[in-house]
Amino acid sequence: MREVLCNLVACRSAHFASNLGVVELCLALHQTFDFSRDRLIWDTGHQIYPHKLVTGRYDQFHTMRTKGGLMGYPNPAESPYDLLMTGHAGASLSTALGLTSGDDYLRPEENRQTVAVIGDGAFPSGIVFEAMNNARRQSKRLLVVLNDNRMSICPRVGSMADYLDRLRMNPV
Ligand SMILES: Cc1ncc(C[n+]2csc(CCOP(=O)(O)OP(=O)(O)O)c2C)c(N)n1
Repeated sequence: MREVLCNLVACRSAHFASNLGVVELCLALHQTFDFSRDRLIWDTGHQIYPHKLVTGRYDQFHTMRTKGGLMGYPNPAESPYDLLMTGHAGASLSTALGLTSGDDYLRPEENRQTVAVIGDGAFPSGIVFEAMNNARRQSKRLLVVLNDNRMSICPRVGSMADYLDRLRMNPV
């Protein structure tokens, strides 16, 4: 998969590091869950390339970010495995919480799991904290994966970044 990603960026500008970084995570999630019924939301959406490779778009991958080709973000018109068209950092958790709360309320017997993957750059967004604050009481089937790679678009800054650094060095 990394070879395919490298071949793409060799001839086109595209999100690169974030996609190289989630290859194993993407495969592990697709091995663990059945996203034809469970739900997966990538925050911000720029690291969705590996997910596209394993959800039926390998053959079209070379068309990424060309006119009429694959979009560099989730696109429900391309695949039912892309739930929403996103690109706004920080929107994943509140969206995931809304979806899973709806499931809990309307169709609990279906037991669908919702997964949100969020980077440490997108994490310190206001709506993320609002969703986290509500999540525990509202749903039992919401999994949040924090992909802490110490980078946003540039090196991350702020109190949450300092906290994550301290947490990494002194895990509880
Ligand atoms: C609301 C908003 N602000 C800024 C951006 C620009 N942006 C694109 S990706 C990203 C975050 C990247 O960092 P991170 O979430 O840690 O993901 P990584 O690329 O490190 O995996 C940002 C801020 C955006 N898409 N939306």
